[in-house]
Amino acid sequence: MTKRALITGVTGQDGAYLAKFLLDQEYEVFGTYRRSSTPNFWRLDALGVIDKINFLHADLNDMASLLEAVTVSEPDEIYNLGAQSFVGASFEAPLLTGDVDGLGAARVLEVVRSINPKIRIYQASSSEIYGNVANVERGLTEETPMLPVSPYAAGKLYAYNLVRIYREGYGLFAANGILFNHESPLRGLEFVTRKITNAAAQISLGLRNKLELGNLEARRDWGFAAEYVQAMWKMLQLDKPSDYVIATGSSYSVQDVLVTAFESLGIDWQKYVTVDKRQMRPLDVHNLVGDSSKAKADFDWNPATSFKELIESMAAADYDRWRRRIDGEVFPWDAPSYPSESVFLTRGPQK
Ligand code: NAP
Ligand code: F7E
Repeated sequence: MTKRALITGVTGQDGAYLAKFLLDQEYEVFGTYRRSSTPNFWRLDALGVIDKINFLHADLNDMASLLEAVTVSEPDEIYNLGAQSFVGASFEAPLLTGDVDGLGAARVLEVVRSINPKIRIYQASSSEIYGNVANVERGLTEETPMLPVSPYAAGKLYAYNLVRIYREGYGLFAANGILFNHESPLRGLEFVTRKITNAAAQISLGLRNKLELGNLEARRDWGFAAEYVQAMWKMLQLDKPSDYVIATGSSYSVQDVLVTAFESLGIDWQKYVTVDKRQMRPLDVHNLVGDSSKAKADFDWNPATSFKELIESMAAADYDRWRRRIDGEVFPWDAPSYPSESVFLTRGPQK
């Protein structure tokens, strides 16, 4: 029988890759979207899946909309990817972030518990929940104590704990994926990798001449998003639910991203980059390295794309976009479109 999956945050980077992956596995895919005055389906358009997803309006702040989405979609699996996902912005909007990222997960768990406790739940947890722990170089595991240093991470830690509590207390099949940073050409422009690759592409084509960044010394364990969404799915196919670190095991600095991106396009970053204090956070995580041995042992997950390949592919994709734009080509994000009307669902069970 065809399996059905509901993805919150389907319009985001991971939502788009996961939707494509699940469609390739012959799932029927339902995705929640937020109402906005400008369509935001460009990633799904870019991956060629925009008209293959059943869209439901839902907001993680709005319990009634989640109830409706789960009732209508009748999923076997829910992937809770929706979030205010930008750590920097969480310092400016701590209440909203806690509501969406923390209480939002609680609402999803409660809806599942009351409608159908057999639904399997993936919760998008994050390496940010560790904060600045000691001995990072040995690799952070599922057993490492967590000490968040941002409102984003605090909200995600609340959600992480709730998933464990609902799993142990109510027997739900709920799993936390503690994913370390993962990037792609579909990454949002506010995140540092894409901010850098996009600027490097523009600079190399003479479209701009400066880039302002914050903390160049911060180090992260950066992997490729399309590989990470496969781990999400694998976690929900196991006999027993658990929590898993998903990471490459190596960390690189923001400056390493700069050097790699700019060199790949034949430019010297030092001529263009300045440090802007406004890009700094009140608190920042200094370094993150994950150890995903448990994921390897339990479902044979391994990252394949190296840091260099990842950043170079992002820089090449941004260069290609800008080059083609100069040549007059129109892109999904330039001329945003809606999916066809038939894929928007409203009320009543749809089979
Ligand atoms: P993203 O590109 O920022 O996507 C976030 C998604 O959440 C978007 O579809 C957004 O919708 C949706 N959303 C925001 N507020 C919402 C609300 N109130 N109700 C429902 N949906 C809402 O993030 P991502 O990189 O794909 O990350 C996916 C998830 O993994 C997030 O939970 C993130 O916190 C977590 N995570 C990401 C990473 C990473 O490195 N990428 C690592 C660890 C964990 P709009 O399109 O309408 O804004
Ligand atoms: O910052 C530093 C910044 O915003 C990375 C999210 O997907 O991964 C992501 O969170 C580092 C930080 O990602 C700029 O201070 C310097 O130290 O790209 P980022 P993040 O904060 O690591 C985790 C795992 C998630 O869960 C999140 O959802 O880069 N940095 N200069 C900068 N960062 C940004 N954004 N912009 C700068 O100009």
